[in-house]
Amino acid sequence: MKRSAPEQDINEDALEVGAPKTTAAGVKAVMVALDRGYSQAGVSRTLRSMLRVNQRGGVDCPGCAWPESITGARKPAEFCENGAKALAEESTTRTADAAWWAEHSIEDLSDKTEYWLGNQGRITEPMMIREGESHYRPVSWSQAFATVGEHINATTADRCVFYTSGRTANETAFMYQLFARSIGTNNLPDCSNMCHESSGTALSPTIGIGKGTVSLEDFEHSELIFVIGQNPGTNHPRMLSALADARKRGAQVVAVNPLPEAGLLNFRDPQTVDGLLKGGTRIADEFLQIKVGGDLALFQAFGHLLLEEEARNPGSVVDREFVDAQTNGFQAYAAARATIDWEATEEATGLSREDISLVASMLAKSKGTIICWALGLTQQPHSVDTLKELINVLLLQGNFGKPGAGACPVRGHSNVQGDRTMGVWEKPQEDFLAALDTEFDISTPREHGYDSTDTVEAFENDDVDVFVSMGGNFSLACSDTAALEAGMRRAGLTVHISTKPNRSHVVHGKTSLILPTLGRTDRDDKHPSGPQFLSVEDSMSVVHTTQGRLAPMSKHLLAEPVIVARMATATLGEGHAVDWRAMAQDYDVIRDHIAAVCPGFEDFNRRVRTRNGFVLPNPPRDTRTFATDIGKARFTVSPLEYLSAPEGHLILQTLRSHDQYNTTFYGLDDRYRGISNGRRVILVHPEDLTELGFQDRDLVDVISTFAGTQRRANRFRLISYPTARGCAAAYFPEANALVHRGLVARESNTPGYKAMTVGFVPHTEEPSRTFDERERPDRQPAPTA
Ligand SMILES: Nc1nc2c(c(=O)[nH]1)N[C@H]1C(S)=C(S)[C@@H](COP(=O)(O)OP(=O)(O)OC[C@H]3O[C@@H](n4cnc5c(=O)[nH]c(N)nc54)[C@H](O)[C@@H]3O)O[C@H]1N2
Ligand SMILES: Nc1nc2c(c(=O)[nH]1)N[C@H]1C(S)=C(S)[C@@H](COP(=O)(O)OP(=O)(O)OC[C@H]3O[C@@H](n4cnc5c(=O)[nH]c(N)nc54)[C@H](O)[C@@H]3O)O[C@H]1N2
Ligand SMILES: [Mo]
Repeated sequence: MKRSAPEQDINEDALEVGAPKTTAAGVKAVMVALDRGYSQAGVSRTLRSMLRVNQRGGVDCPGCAWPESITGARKPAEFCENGAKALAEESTTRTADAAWWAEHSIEDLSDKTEYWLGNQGRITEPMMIREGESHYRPVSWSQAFATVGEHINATTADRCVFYTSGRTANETAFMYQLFARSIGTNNLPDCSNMCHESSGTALSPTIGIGKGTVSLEDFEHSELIFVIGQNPGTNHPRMLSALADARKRGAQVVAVNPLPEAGLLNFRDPQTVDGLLKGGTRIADEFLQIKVGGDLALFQAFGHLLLEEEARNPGSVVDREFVDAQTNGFQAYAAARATIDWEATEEATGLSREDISLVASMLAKSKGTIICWALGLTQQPHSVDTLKELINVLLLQGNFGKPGAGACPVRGHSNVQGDRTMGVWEKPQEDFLAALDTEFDISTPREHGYDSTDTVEAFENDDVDVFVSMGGNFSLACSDTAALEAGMRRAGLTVHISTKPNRSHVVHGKTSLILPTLGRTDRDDKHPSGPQFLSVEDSMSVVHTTQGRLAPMSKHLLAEPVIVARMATATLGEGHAVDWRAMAQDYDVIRDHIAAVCPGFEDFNRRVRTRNGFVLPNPPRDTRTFATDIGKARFTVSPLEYLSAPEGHLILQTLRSHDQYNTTFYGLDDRYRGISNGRRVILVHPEDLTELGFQDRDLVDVISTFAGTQRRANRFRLISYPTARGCAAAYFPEANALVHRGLVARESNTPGYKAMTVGFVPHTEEPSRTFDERERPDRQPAPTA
């Protein structure tokens, strides 16, 4: 039965604000999960998908990259409220079919939000629009692929861009990068560029691997766990079970965040009877309500205090044996941390010396510390330095390669880590390219390509003729929305391999294709060799299978590997050195190629079929060794740096509500923060509101400033909220129009989504001014309407 989509779009005037919650999950989470499932997909599809999620041989939850246990038993229901919403979103029986596209012109769709677009349902057949047309219309698959081939062959490889969103499975990702490189480009931006790129950039030179060094079992042995710049109650809810279990065993948890997020405070485990019936488990023993951007200062202070304690009590804190044998640069680090400017540290962090010292003493006593972090640490100009400072503190106490210790970047999209392992990277390493060349007898390009931020710039400069998007929603995920969208509209061809309608389909190139694909939960059985499965790599480097079992909503959908193979054949011709067809027919063939090219994937086909899959090698974790260029881990020295806003301004961070998946909105209830029905809000501390001369619920226009230029986004409501002083928070993607594309993290080029300087003016009807034409001297100013 087709269930109907909401007819109404968001009405921001219906905004409701209640008190923020202090406990996450519980019975309510289960109720919401079931309700969303039933209303999208009905009872039977919902139960079938929920019971198979994250089970051995089942479907990997598309919600996040948090791992499942590989040693212990799995719970009968290994899902969380937001995982269930992700499943409901995908297994929906609503469809955006050809009749739907015929009903809605691009003009109609252009003022719709993602809430409305995404809720229309699954796309059922390939669609195309050409310059001058008002509607997408159906196109045959062969015509669609021929169009891709014609456009790519009519331009040069460096003007083609291949974006990947992190939901793409390993096998698809491998074929996709091979396709881009066979054409001759490394223009392979991915969502990782906007997400944990700063983590990889900080980890590779310091510990010799760009990934985390803990396993889920380490949570069972740790004495102290930090959760920094992360909102697990919403974005990684199953992580709360691991934290609650660790606390019950006696571990301590410290949360560092500008916001008192509910999931950091208390948790009722919806997967246990106690959790449902009894009171919650407290999560954080200590909560440091830090100012946005203050973490570098905090970890420099920790380093200072740990060294002070070591001087008082030699041998009590620093793991000398480890530091001497396995690291480099300790002397310079110790010298830099010998002194501290407490005034600057308190200014940077908004925390008192006492609070910082209290947590430092917990660190000093801990024999096994894990530091978890997510985007609160990766999307600021000094992010890479901040993360190197975290590594310094872990190195001091030898928190690598022993149970219960290590670095834990908590990844976002369910296979974002795997996509990078498969070579989706604009800066590939020589070893990887050489292995591809040998395996396929091709010559891949060596010149580095565009990352996501470079791609925004390339669109603005009219340097993109063909843009292919493997999943995702590029126009809303990136910075400088208005300028980017204008650029996307000028491109020759945009191709979106998607499951559901989104904004990037609406701001299409002169010609545009939407290629509808099977999702994670869909059965993929139209192959000569029978039903196929795919594989993913979780946040802790475990590679395992994922296989959907639900009947697809349309018989026209193609699997992602098949789409890549057919685009490649249409572009490169039947005689190309790579046997694309063989890979599309039998995914074991793809896996055999991966085994030959990617280190750690030897005997892939056999090992991935074992009960738990397999764990990729991780030198710091497995052998306490560091494969850096010097064969040792590195201490680093960074200057103190933090964000400060001029008088009358605040530092704005952007974040996710409890009811969205990145640019897709499941619903309009940010339940834990008490905000519902509206999304254009800015959370501000009550005293800052007063100082700025505004009141709770005032309607304002927001002006961001960067390098002497401004962006303006209109009609946001100020909400009095207990955030850290001097800081504000708004939802992603509504606030992306305010992010200048030049505001990025140094070295990683990740957008500064959590580092904007903003001011407010009372709302007027003055039009949004999202980018300044004076920045583009080569262009005529845009005509005013
Ligand atoms: N349900 C759901 N799950 C998801 C996603 C989703 O959208 N919905 N997205 C997935 C993806 S792709 C990703 S990358 C992850 C994202 O997971 P998170 O990183 O948890 O996502 P954000 O909502 O951006 O939350 C950032 C947190 O950092 C805090 N923060 C902001 N600035 C600072 C700072 O300067 N210092 C500190 N210490 N904290 C700061 C914010 O207050 C907020 O709590 O989640 C994944 N899982
Ligand atoms: N201001 C601000 N901006 C941010 C962030 C932030 O914190 N603040 N976070 C950044 C981060 S961490 C990320 S990861 C990016 C997210 O950027 P993206 O990954 O580009 O965006 P998503 O919203 O996850 O993509 C949603 C679309 O994916 C498609 N889709 C869903 N499932 C499938 C599937 O199985 N196959 C295919 N082919 N398509 C599918 C659907 O059509 C859906 O519309 O945004 C970044 N942007
Ligand atoms: Mo992400």
